[in-house]
Amino acid sequence: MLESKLTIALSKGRILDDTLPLLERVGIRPSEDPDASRKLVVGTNRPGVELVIVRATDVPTYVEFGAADVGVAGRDVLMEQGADLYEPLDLGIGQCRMVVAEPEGLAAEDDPSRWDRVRIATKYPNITKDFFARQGVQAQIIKLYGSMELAPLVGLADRIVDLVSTGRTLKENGLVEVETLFSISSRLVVNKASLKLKHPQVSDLIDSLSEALEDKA
Ligand code: PRT
Ligand code: MG
Repeated sequence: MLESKLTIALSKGRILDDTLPLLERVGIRPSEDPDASRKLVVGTNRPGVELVIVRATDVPTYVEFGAADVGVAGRDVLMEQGADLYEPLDLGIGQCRMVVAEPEGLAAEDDPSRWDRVRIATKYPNITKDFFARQGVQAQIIKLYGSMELAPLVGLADRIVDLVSTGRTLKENGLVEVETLFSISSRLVVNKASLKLKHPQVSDLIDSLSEALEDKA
């Protein structure tokens, strides 16, 4: 029987940088450098495996609708979108945390239990609304697509909810973390139909990635 093709959705930038070495460890190598190429479909050394290069926030969509069988996406993106996906593996890459941050100096007089009617700029409106609602705070959410750190500096918002890894971006913009919402890493996600219809290829990929991660640990 001819094996059906397995399509893996990845995004350029840190996910690609961190995922390619992991794929290499399980014997999957792109036939050209996806970072250098403008191609959105990239073949691999395995005839049955191809990569599609999409925006980070689009990975869950491609996988949920079966345009890709599997993908790699940050927990932040997955939680925000709540797509119906099978999530078998924490790949331990793209590690960071999602935090509430505010201008330095505010912290002294700030008590999270008194947060009320605050304006929060974020790329994650669903997560943020939910987080503040659970604390009984009705936050006004301002949706941004990037450079959240700028919002408090120009009076667009009181606080931000954003990702932090080294803390350098917050620091250079005079912001401090006041609370952590979640720790974040990237996950392998799988289309639920592909899991059944392409079971040999999908489970082989999951198992070999899982072994490669154990070896590393
Ligand atoms: O660029 P595009 O709009 O296409 O997508 P994207 O910006 O979401 O993609 P990308 O590649 O930046 O992020 C993809 C995924 O990487 C995210 O969904 C996270 O799961 C993960 N990740 C890990 C991060 C970070 N670490 C991170 N530090 N994503 C973003 N950042 C940003 C953060 O938003 C802030 O602006 O880096 C800045 C903070 O970094 P430090 O080191 O200064 O603290
Ligand atoms: Mg980016």
